[in-house]
Amino acid sequence: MDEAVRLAHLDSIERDGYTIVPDAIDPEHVARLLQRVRELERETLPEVEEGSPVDGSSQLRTGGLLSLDPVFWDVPIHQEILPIVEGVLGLGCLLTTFSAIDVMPGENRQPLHPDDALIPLKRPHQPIVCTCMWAITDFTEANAATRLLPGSHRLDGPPEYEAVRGELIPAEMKAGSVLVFDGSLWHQAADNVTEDEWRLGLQVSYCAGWIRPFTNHFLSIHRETAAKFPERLVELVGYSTFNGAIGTIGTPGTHRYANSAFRPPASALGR
Ligand SMILES: O=C(O)CCC(=O)C(=O)O
Repeated sequence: MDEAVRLAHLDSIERDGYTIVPDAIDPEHVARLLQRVRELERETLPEVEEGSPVDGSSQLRTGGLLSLDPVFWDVPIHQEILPIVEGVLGLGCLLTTFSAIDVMPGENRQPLHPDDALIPLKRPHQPIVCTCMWAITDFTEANAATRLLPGSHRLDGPPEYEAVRGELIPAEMKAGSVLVFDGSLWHQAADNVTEDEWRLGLQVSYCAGWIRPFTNHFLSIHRETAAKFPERLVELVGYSTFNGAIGTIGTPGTHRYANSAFRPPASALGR
């Protein structure tokens, strides 16, 4: 990605809380992802008992994508998108969640929320989560493009929904484009009011390397599978250290800490 373009996207994220990267993904790649997610939905979606609480939900989520098919391995490390995320969170960032979200016609609206809602830090704070929504189909206002409250990553608490609902904007974009937003931005999944148009997005969310990812990748992905990943993906799922020390492997037995290679680097200690 061109450096001037990357910096312009980072400026937009800092100012508005989000940016859209148009035509970031090759159409053939998008078509492969669309086909595979729809196959997985057919293969893995459990039957819904009539009258059960989830009956009528218009949102299908497919998790565990990295274990399900290598076709998804290139997604979190995409060269048009990851450099923007690294600019927001730093090079030591980690993957925190990755799933497909297919929105069928029907009601699906979520409460406004930020993706870093569970992190108990005083707001506003530096970016600690960065979410990318890959448009695998076109995203339109009618088919449930994600609703965003621009600038809300700088708020010190939850906005009053009725007061801001007129300011929400749909993240409309063509298939192959990617919405990238600061995890502090308030947003919501919307209703799909089309007759028969499904909206498919890949939600790829990252966190700073010094907080705990939402997904425990070590227990979710077999080591044999992770061993086959591209190197950058191996790092992103946690087989890496932050600042040279956070995330090291405990060595059994006694060792001399003072001279140990596990000691945090002086730069991390501020001296
Ligand atoms: O699917 C969407 O448009 C947004 C989903 C979302 O914000 C979430 O699940 O946290």
